[in-house]
Amino acid sequence: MAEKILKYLHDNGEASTLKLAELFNEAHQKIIGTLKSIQANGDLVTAEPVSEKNIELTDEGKLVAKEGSHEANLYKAVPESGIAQAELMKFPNAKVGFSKAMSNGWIFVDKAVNPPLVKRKVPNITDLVQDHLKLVDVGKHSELTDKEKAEYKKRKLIQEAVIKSFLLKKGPEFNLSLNKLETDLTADMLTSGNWKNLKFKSYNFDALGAPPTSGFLHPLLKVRAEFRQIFLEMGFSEMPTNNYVESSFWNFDALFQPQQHPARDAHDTFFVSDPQYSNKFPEDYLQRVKTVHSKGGYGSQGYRYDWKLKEAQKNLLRTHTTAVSARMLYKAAQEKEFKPLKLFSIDKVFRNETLDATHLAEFHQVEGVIADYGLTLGDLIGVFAEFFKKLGITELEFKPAYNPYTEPSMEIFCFHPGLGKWIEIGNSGVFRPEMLRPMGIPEGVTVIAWGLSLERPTMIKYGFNNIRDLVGPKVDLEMVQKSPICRLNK
Ligand code: FB9
Repeated sequence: MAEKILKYLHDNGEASTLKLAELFNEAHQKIIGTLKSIQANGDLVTAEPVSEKNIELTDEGKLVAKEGSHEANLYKAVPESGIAQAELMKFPNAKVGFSKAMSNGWIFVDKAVNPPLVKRKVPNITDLVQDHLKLVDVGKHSELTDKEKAEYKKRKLIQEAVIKSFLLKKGPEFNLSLNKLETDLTADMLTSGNWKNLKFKSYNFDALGAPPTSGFLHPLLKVRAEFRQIFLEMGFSEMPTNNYVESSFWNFDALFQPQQHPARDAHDTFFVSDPQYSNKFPEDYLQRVKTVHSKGGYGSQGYRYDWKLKEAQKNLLRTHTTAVSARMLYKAAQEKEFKPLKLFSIDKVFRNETLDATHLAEFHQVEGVIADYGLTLGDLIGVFAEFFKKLGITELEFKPAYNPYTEPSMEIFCFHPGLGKWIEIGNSGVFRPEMLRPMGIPEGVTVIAWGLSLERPTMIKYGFNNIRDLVGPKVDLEMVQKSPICRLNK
């Protein structure tokens, strides 16, 4: 029986146990028992419980299905010559049988004789009740009319019941036979040679991995991992960005950003009140920075203002990771011999700006920096073109821009096929000599750099229109769990 069920499933894909009982002309309980034996051999089938209203025979109905209806049996008990009603009533279920046989027109009472005799009115009959109840017994109650079912229910020959059955489908370990499929090839099987006698479950290469129960990466961190991988593939090393608090000196002065620049006031920058000031700077370098701001140098006329140490000492939340780039370039310039650098950073920066659907007071800046002899704007374009190509972006345009610390500077745009429009994707430039020379970066060495954010590409990639759906206290954690794997160039 098990093989018959498995064969049926193989040919038809699924089957109800009720259907199988009808098909194999077996009691439903026998099918259920066979199902249990199949399940004991592994996940050959899946069994989805199904509760459905069914009609079944009562005990009396089973008797009638087996031995005929009371009215048919009473008709058969009436001899050709007739029988006294009192005699006839001694038969089992005679009362019901007599009444039904009379209403069916099968018998009549001949009162012309004394005593009156019960006689047959028709030469033969068809016991429809028995035929109908046999249909009900094999699950074919749908062949009865509602009126017939109501009649038999009234006579307590049938009753409604909730039949618990199962919908069977092929399981992950489906097989046409009950021979348990081995899932592991063990050392014992190999040494004993017993593997030759065993059946092995075939690999299901389409099987999905078990969904992780925890440890989901936020989309931002998925994109960060992809960006980090791209930089590492391109030979860049990551900068140490583990200091959100920075001095104005490294965040602005070292980058030749004048102390009166609007970006340096409290409307654009978060200043730290405690500790409010830094006081440890490389003294000789600080003097060179002060000079290049106030008097110029290295061919530059400077900004010609009274540069204030107190302003440079103010602590703040860094407004860009270029502050870290400055620290790294200064550190490299202190080495005896300058070695070319390829550095990157991806970390939080903070700006006291107007918030909107795509801008918060903090975001992740992505920055790439290359320092080497004789680098040109062409090298810069080539490098970030390669970087963006790995994001699937190939159609780039550039617009002249201004940054206090780079000259020339360019805004970078791309035509985004998904959005069907040109979008700004970053900013770039060549660090000015007024920034590099005070550090001690040798003549002939140029430093090129570009930057973008993490949030914008993530919003586009994952289809977010409002940044508050991506980051912040209102984020739906289920979004994090359900966010798909990040493939930036797909
Ligand atoms: O990321 C930005 N846009 C972007 C980037 C990638 C992207 O990928 C999609 C798959 C296609 C899509 C969009 N932008 C830079 C441009 C705009 O979003 C802009 O509105 C917001 N900008 C931020 C600053 O806003 C206050 C993004 C952020 C930004 C801008 C400039 C830099 C870094 C981040 C820089 C720099 C720099 C320049 C020279 C030298 C060193 C660093």
